[in-house]
Amino acid sequence: MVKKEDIVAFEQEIAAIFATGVIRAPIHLRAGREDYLVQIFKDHHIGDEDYVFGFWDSHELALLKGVPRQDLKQAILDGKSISLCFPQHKVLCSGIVGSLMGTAAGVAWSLKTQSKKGRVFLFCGDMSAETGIFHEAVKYVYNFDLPATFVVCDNGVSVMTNTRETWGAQEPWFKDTKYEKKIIYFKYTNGYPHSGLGKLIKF
Ligand SMILES: Cc1ncc(C[n+]2csc(CCOP(=O)(O)OP(=O)(O)O)c2C)c(N)n1
Repeated sequence: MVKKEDIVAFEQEIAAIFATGVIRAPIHLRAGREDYLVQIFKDHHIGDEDYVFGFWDSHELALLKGVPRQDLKQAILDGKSISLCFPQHKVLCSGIVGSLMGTAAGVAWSLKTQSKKGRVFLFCGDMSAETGIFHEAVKYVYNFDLPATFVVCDNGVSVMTNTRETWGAQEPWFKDTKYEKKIIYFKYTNGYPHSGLGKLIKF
């Protein structure tokens, strides 16, 4: 099982490599949510049969899902950090806000109707969780009791925009609704800037 220390060390290594300018594509490093992610993978026994959907910030998810460290590192060096896809490990990510909620619901529908093993776990940010497609996917998954869970990692911002100020609400829309059954939610503060290292990297 991948531990917090492994994740922290991996992100630090990628940060150091990115600083040299050899990665000619965006990266989104994360720190501060390792304990939550490790616990979620452990509590829910997320394994080979399960699908993990993520977005631009999915290094940790790939490691926890079992993508070999070296394969992940190579993909990042190849400029694929923002949309990591390892179909053989059922890790599917996209750099487009709101792009995968419908896909996740569709995979969950397929798993259920075909009586296949496996569940869907989609990890996204707090602003992504306020998009229309997130609402629709959660409602659909709830209504048909599909094997999908949406994990909302709340760092309070969308890039540099304050999510709570944007929507005039302190709590996410699903708080105290029946839809919480399909959602895992936690707050964290990201130890890195939204993307990159917060300084110009020339290459
Ligand atoms: C369709 C689309 N619009 C804008 C962006 C630029 N963008 C990338 S990440 C992001 C912030 C999303 O906020 P949140 O869902 O809270 O994610 P987190 O802060 O956890 O990265 C934005 C606006 C994008 N990737 N796709």
